This record gives sequence, structure tokens and C-alpha cells, in this order.
Amino acid sequence: MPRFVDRVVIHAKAGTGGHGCASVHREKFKPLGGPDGGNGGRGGSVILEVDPQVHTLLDFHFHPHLQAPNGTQGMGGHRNGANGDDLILRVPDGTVVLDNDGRILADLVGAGARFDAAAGGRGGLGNAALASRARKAPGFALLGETGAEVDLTLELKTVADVGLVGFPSAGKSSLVSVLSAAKPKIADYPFTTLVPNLGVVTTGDHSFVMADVPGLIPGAADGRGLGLEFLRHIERCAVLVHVVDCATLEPGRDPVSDIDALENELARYQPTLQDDSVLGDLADRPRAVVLNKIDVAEADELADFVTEEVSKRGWPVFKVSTLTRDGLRPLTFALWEMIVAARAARPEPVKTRAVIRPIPVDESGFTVSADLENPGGFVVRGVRPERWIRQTNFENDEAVGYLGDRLARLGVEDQLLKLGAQPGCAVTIGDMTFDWEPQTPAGVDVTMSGRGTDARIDKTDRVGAAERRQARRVRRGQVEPE
Ligand SMILES: Nc1nc2c(ncn2[C@@H]2O[C@H](COP(=O)(O)OP(=O)(O)OP(=O)(O)O)[C@@H](O)[C@H]2O)c(=O)[nH]1
Ligand SMILES: [Mg+2]
Repeated sequence: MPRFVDRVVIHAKAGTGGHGCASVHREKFKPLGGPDGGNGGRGGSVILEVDPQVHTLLDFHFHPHLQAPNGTQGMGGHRNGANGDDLILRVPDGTVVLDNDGRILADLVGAGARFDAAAGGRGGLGNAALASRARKAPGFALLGETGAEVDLTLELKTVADVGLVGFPSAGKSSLVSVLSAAKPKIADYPFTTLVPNLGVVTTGDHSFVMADVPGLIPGAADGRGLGLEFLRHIERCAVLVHVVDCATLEPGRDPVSDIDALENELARYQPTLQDDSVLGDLADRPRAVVLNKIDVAEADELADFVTEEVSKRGWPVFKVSTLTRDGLRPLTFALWEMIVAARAARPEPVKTRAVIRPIPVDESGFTVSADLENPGGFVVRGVRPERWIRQTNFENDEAVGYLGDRLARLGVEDQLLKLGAQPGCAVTIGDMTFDWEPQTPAGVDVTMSGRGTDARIDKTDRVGAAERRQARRVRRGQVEPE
């Protein structure tokens, strides 16, 4: 059973908004007290948030389907529905959020960094909120909208300053264990370390984080050993350290060829983070070399022998023994200085403590174009018209009329007329297609049409409304003028 998971695909679904309520206030001796239907509550959103107590994406591996609660329906008596609670998913520091195409949506670094993964659906307005002077008693309410639904890939890229790379059994975990309070597993067989370990190293007044990743072998880029998979955890490191085993008895291995072999693999690794928070290709990262196990006499000799050769690459070389703790102090001080220099050379990685939101969509516009799949028909696209369709209860004529008014007011009808749309042609908005029935010749103020007027509430309006209704029928050619 896996205990550490650093890559998962999750399916997040935000809550659906509650429907608005259509209700009329009733009281003794006051049978028609006006519309009093409350609004539906908003659906809960799905939000990712960095929690420093969380170190793995394991939970999501077992529960990849995540659903925020729905909003509840509005009720009579002006009672609004309750909003669904947001579902907050706690993720480790350094979690990168990618979409299906591998694009980075957010890089969450720093406790409390947040990402709105899926927005909850809006609640529908109740008939009380829809009432206006022209529409005193709407006999309908708006539907709640469905919440957003997304598939996201979460990748953990550990946040550390120094990354250790080396062959299996070179002593990487041993080094972290002697420099920090971390207690990774150490053993004399290869691939002891299967998951990255972090340790906090203290040097004088400062401290930095060191990441021990599973060992690499030649061909790792092609998947040999544990592959390059874990190099993702050193993508953010300012400094890379080659940990070299000077006491190995394996034929064909020596410090210089070990370093060359790993450099080869590093060069083949493609980092996925390309923004300010990373420091370019792994190959360009400052390096240090740790020649380990000098408590073994032959290893000490070999280390002396290769120091000059290795130094030629311009990298500082340190001879250490994690067993006797020789050479550790100069190593940590030098690493700290390299970190400071690397940080100074590049702007401090942006700590995305702020909420990262998806790019806001321009809601104001809409487009009307000929429907290519349906000759003679038209397609209307736009955030608002499409939302209005979702909010409409098509079983309620009044609600459909209200939709028509909204579309006309936005200018959709005018645009259709301009493009030569004929009455009865198919118009598609969102996932609805209907026969177009132009209700407002351009220039007529639809707000005065009196839709939703309840004559019992406002008797003076009665005649006017009937007249206007008749006029509309005449315009549509449904009846002969009287
Ligand atoms: N003699 C000696 N042995 C050491 C030293 N450092 C580590 N070892 C031994 O080397 C073996 C491997 O050490 P690890 O720290 O597990 O090596 P690693 O690089 O983390 O190995 P993987 O996790 O498999 O990649 C263990 O048996 C350690 O006791 C050292 O300085 N001197
Ligand atoms: Mg190890």
C-alpha cells in the first residue's frame, strides 16, 4: 500500500446552486400579499489550500472524487436557501495544479496558499427578487446553476533549498540524518529510499531545507531503477549536491564517472515548472560535490586523488564521513553561502500566499453566428445568455418570457434580425435549441410589456396589460387586429 503519493488526478465538482422559490404571501384577509419566494443558496466551491501539516497527496489517491455540497432551495416567506459550505482540500506545500493538457494552473507555495478549483453554482433568484414595477407578481423563479466540474492533476514538487542526488547507497539519507533531525531509513542495499525525505539543516543562525530523493542510476531517464520521477522534488532547489560513494567496490565505478553518469541523467530531465518560482534547467543549477565515506582508508585516498579532477568543473568539493561526522561543518556553511548567492542572483520565488483565481471571463459580450451544423439556424454564445438559459425553467411560460425579455434587452434579438434570422429558425444558446419567435421589433421597450403582472394585485394595470398582450399577438400575426 502506498504511503507517499506525489501525483494524483482528482475530479472536483462544486455544489449546485439551490433553485429560487416562486411563492405568494398569504395571510388572513390579505390573500395576495405579493411575491415572497426566497433565493436559492449558492453551491459550495472546491478550494485547494496548502497545509504545512500535510506531506503527501495520499488522501486524494484513495478519494479522487470530491464533491462540495449543494445550496438549498429558497422558500416562501422571503426565506433564502442556505449556501453550500466550501470544500477545502488540504494539500502539501509545493503542490502544482495542472489541467488535463498539462498546463500549470497554480503553483501553491507557502502555508495558506489557495486555489479556487471549481466554483459553486449560483443560486436562482426567487420571485420576490424578480419582482419589479413592470412585473409585480412573477409566477416563476430562476433555477440554481450547476457547479463547475473539473479534472485536475496535482503534483507535489517539494519545497527545499538543497537537493541531494547520487547513486543508490551513496549515503544521501545518512547525510540528511546527521545534518538534521530527520530520521530517514538507511541501509546498505540499493533503493532504500523510495520517497523523498526533507530535513531542516541549521548552520549558525540560519537554517535551510535539504531534500533526499531516491537514488539514480545510469539510464534513469529511460526508466531504469526508480527513474527520474523523483527529480521533480528537486526542481525548486537552489543548489544541487552530488553525493558520491568513494568506498564502493562495484566494478566500473569511481567518483568521476559516477558524477558524469548522473550529470548525463540530470541533463535529460525536463522540468515542468517554467515560471519565476523555479530556477531554470537542473543543468544550470549551482552544484557542490560531497565525497562520502572517507572513514574508510581507501575511500579517503581515492577522495584525495579525484578532488583536483572534480574541482576543475568549478564546483566546490567536500570530503566527509557521515559515520564519523568529519567535514560536515564546512559543508553546511558553504551550502548556506551558495543558497544565499543563488537567491540573490534570482528574485525570491513568489510565495503564492494570495488566492489564485482562474482568469476572469469577460461576461459582458455575446456573439451571434450562423449555425454551421444547422443551415438557416444561428448560435448565440456568451457567458450571460448561456447562464440565463441554465437559469430558466422551460416548463414555465412566464419564465421563458422573462428569458426572452433578458435576451432582447441584451441585444440578442436585434443582432439576430440584423443577421437576417427568420422567425421560426433554430437558435441555439448553450445546450438549448429553440424556434426563434421574435417578440420585440427593435426599438420597443420590453420592460414595459407588463409580463408577470397580476391583475388582481394591481387592477389599474389590467386594461393596459390586456391591450398590450393583444397588440403583441397582432404583431406576431397570431390574430387579426380588432
Ligand atoms: N563507512 C561508511 N558508511 C556509510 C557512510 N555513509 C553511509 N554509509 C552506509 O552506506 C549505506 C547506504 O547509506 P544510505 O544513507 O542509505 O544511502 P542512500 O544514498 O540514501 O541510498 P538509497 O536510499 O538507496 O539511494 C548504509 O549502509 C550506510 O550505513 C559513511 O560515511 N561511512
Ligand atoms: Mg536513501
